[in-house]
Formats: sequence, C-alpha cells, structure tokens
Amino acid sequence: SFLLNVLNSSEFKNGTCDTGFISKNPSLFKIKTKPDAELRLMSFIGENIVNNPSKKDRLYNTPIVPEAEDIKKYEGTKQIFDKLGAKGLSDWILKQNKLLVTDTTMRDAHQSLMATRVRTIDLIKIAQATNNNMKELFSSEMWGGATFDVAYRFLQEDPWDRLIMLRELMPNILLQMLIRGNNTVGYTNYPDNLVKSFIKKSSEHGVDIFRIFDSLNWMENMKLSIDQVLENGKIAEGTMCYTGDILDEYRDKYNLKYYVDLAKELEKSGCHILGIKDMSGLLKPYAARKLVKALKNEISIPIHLHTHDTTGNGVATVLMATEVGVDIADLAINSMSGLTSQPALNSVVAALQNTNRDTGLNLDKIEDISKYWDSVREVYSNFESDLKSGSTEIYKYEIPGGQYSNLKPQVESFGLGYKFKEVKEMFSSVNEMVGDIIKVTPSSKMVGDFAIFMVQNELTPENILEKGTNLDYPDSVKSYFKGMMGQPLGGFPEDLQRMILKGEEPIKVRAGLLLDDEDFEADEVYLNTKYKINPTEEELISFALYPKVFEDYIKASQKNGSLWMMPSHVFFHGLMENETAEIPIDTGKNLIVTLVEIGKLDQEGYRNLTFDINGNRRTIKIEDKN
Ligand code: 3PY
Ligand code: ZN
Repeated sequence: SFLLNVLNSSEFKNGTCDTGFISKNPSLFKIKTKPDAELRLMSFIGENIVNNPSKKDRLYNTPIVPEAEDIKKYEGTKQIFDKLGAKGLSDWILKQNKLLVTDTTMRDAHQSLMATRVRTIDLIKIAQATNNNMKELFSSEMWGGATFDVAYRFLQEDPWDRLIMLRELMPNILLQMLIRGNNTVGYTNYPDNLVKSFIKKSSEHGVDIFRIFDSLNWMENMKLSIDQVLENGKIAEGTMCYTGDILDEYRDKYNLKYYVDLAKELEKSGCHILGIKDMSGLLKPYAARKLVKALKNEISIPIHLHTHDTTGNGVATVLMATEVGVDIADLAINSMSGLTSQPALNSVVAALQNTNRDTGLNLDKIEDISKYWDSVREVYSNFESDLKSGSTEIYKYEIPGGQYSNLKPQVESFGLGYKFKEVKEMFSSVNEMVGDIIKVTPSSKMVGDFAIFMVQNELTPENILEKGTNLDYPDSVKSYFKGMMGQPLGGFPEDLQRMILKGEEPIKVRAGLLLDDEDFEADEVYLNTKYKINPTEEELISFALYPKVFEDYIKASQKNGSLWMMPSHVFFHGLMENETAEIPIDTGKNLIVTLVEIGKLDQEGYRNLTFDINGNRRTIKIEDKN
C-alpha cells in the first residue's frame, strides 16, 4: 500500500515526520492523480463550512510534537516478546519489580472521553515520540473496541491502515487491542470463520496482545478467540469484567469467589495474562487490594488491571493494586485521563518514583507528550460529555466509561435529552430487572437501548409485563433475550424473555455454533459488482463485520476521495474566512487552501464559497440547509 511506502522512508523512520512530510514527498504516493480532487475537497470543506453545526469560530493551536529520542539499539517489550515468545514474556513480567504501564491514550481514553473520534493523523504524529520517549512502557492500547467501526462510520478512514502505520512507528513496545470475544469489534456474535480471520489479520498487521473479554463473562464466548490467539503465537490476555462490589456482603452475585473461579478458568484455558476489566470504574481502592491479593495467591499468570476514573477514585485503585503486586496497570496520558477515561499516567509515574515499584518512565518526557494531547483534545471538544468532575453516582448507575460519552447524544437523538437523568436511573433499574448482569459492550448497549425504550414508552419494571406486551423491542434487546450475546449468569427472566421474543425460541449454546460460515467469496463478488472494487482480505473482513457501515464508507470515499490526511480541525470544523490550511490529498499532492469568502445566501438557498487553492481562485456553490 502507498502507506507502507511512506512509512518505510528514512525521513519517516527518523522521526522527522509531520503532515508536512507527507506533502513534501509526493513520490511516495503511487495513486494516480484524480482530476476532480480539488473539486471534491472544496465540496467536502464547503459542506462543513455551511452546514456543520460545529463550524469553526476560532483558530486552533497546532499541537507540538516533541522530538523523538534516539533509541536505535533499545530492546523494549516488543523485542523481549519476539525473543522469548508469549509464555516467555509472561514469565518475564512476573520477574519485574516495577509497575508495568499500558498507555491507553490511543484507544480507550478517547473512546471514553470523546466518543472514539480521534483520527489516525493525530495518532501517527505522536506515535514515534510515544515509542521512543516512553520506551519503558509495557504496551500501548491503540486498536479494537469501538475504534474499528467509528473509523469507518464517522471518520471516513480505514482502521487497518491505522494499525499498519502505528505498528511501523512503534516498533519497541507491545501493541494491544481490545476484542469482545466472539463479538470481535462488533455488537453481536459472528460466525467462527470470521472471528478466526479477524484475529489472524490483526496478528499479521502487528497486534501483539489481545485483551479478550465477553460481555457476560461467559467462558464459552471467549474460548475460540483465546485458542486463535494462541495459534497465532500472540499474547492472550483473558479478561474478566468487574461489576458489583466485592466489599458489599449483601451484594454477593459477583463476589470474590466468583472472580477467583473465573480467573482460574482463564488461566486453565491457556491465557498468558489475566485482565481485570473494570469498565465502569466500580472497583473501589480497597476492593482492588482485596481482589488482586486473592488472585495473586490463587493464580500464577501476571495480572493486568484496567479501570476508569469515572468516580474519581481511579489513581487510588491503581495504587492499592500496586501495593499488593498487580503486574501491569492501564493509565492514560494526563491530558487525556480522568473522568470516564483511565486514571492519570503521569501522576502515577510521579507517585511511584523512588519506591520499589518505580515505573522507570521519565516524567519530563511524558509531560511533553501530555501537552501534545492537550492541544489535540481542543479540536474534539464538542464530542465530550458535560461531566466536569468524578461522580460517585456511577457506583449506582454502573455505566461503562466508553458508553457514558455516547449515551447522552444517543438519548438526545430520541428527543429525550431533558430526561437524561431518568434514563440513567432506568439503566440501573433495567439491570436489576434483567437479573443484575455484567454490563459492557454489547450487553451494556442492550441495557442502554432498553432503558431509553422504557423511558420513551413510559414503561417501568412494575408495569412492563402488562403494558409492554405488544411493543416491538430494540434489536439489541431482542438479540440479548434470544441468547445471541451468550448466556448470563443466573439465566434470563423467563416472563420477560417470553414477552420480548413473542414465541421465538431462545438459543442455549453459543451463537457461533449455529451461524453459517461467512461466505467471503460471495461478498467479494457483491462488492466487486456493486462498487467496482477488488476488495482486500481486510476489506472483506470489515464488510462481513459491518456490512452497511462498510458500504457507506466505500460510497463516501468514492465521493470524497481519501480524507485521512486532512488536518482534524479542518475535517471537523472547516475553515474560517482568510484561514489557510495545508491539505495533503491522496494524489500525493499537497494543496494550500485558503477560504477567501463565504458568499451571501442567494434566492435558491445556495452560497458561493471562494477558495484559493495553490494560488488559483476557485468557487463552489453549496446549498445552505439551515
Ligand atoms: C469496548 O468494548 O469497546 C469497551 O471499551 C468496553 O469497555
Ligand atoms: Zn475501558
């Protein structure tokens, strides 16, 4: 791919890359010039300027990329893994005194703070500095979860390209992804051959660690992924999702024994690392101490803790776990941490300095990286929730961090913005109504959809069985009760299940056993006929995972060309009058674009926008839909 040409060039490798680099090296791009590229670009930006509610009303600071340290001979965790293999790496982890750190900035932090919107260009700019200046990191979580579909759906870019580029730019640290067991990076169980192909391709393109979980903690839904990761020689992090409160003896469905038993099963299934996934930030500091201490006594693989700072207790939870020997902790660069994101990386690094668990990371260097993200974050501010501080309400609602920043816009899209608090209360009531389940993608989405539906239709747990009989429930709710997401601990409430399924029989085994294999050949013929493309294996996987999202992406890229190199402030907010931006396009050319004037609204409802592109005046007419 032309990306690989870019990435293999010495300039890129030496760390002197920025967006300017791409534009200064047109020879690296082999795609033929499309004559209408300028027109397409004007039309995309023009549409943004005229009709986008987040259109620009200020200039943004250019994020400053810190210089990357020279670390040519350094052997990071990636080299250790390549030398020792997965089992060897696992043993190596156990021998370390220091707290090993996973940086989640490139995945969960922005998934949780700004609805997963961070674009590849903002990631690759800081990738080399992250690799070199944070070389002591254990890993970077930079792929998977919601990033896969959001890339196509909202960013018009290819998530596989993101993986390929980050791998190239981060050769010393382990790269890590989040995979939802048989739901991979989607919201429903997929056929086994699709799950296998997805893991194989992800491995080939550079994922080292697969954090595998199931949204109901159902082992059956994780085994295939675990086996597949083992087969590909990669690191399987078998993960249990934490819910409830092990300190509360009255809430004992998910007690200490439950977690210890699950951890043992994950260890027995061949996992190299045990993940504790506290997606909603419910693991209180003293509970973390109790849990990690017990696990350390009961299992012999390393333990990797993932939490969210939604309640404000995140750093304390990490430190308590560190006290009792947790091996690895997930943290996010400070300017991308806190609230629904991970606890603060720089702060934990500082807290552990001069102790026997010192992380080895250099505080000055990570402060510079934090400044970069601080500027980047500005551009994405309208995707952030209005949460201003940690909130202990989350102990009551149990809403995952990644879902929280999406829930409000979702509620608003139903015209129920003014009932957001009611929906959050209902989220908790629905959880009780369905039997207190693990809530994480996709089961958490089901609970969210159900809660919105209840509020919309004025249903309550008390009246649903009589008032809700003739309603058509959201797809996620039907799919859950059908058993397509798996079997919850304690089973389904049968009366509710009967009502929702309206006579359809639920399944009792994992969905993959019943689903037909994905027919990749038929998919290829379909895409070829309809869009005149010769899909790559990666694209066929993407289409199989997200047929509609992928088709929309193909249509959008045929209309707009490739947009991934456009600076994010232009991509999201357009330009202001007299503002200039340098925009590399997929022809390998670099366009210097100035918005000269936004014309007055004419009688037909259009505006003329005048641009200066590489010194030539060009005008485009855009319909004003406001
Ligand atoms: C995901 O599945 O994307 C998550 O981050 C869940 O916490
Ligand atoms: Zn998370």
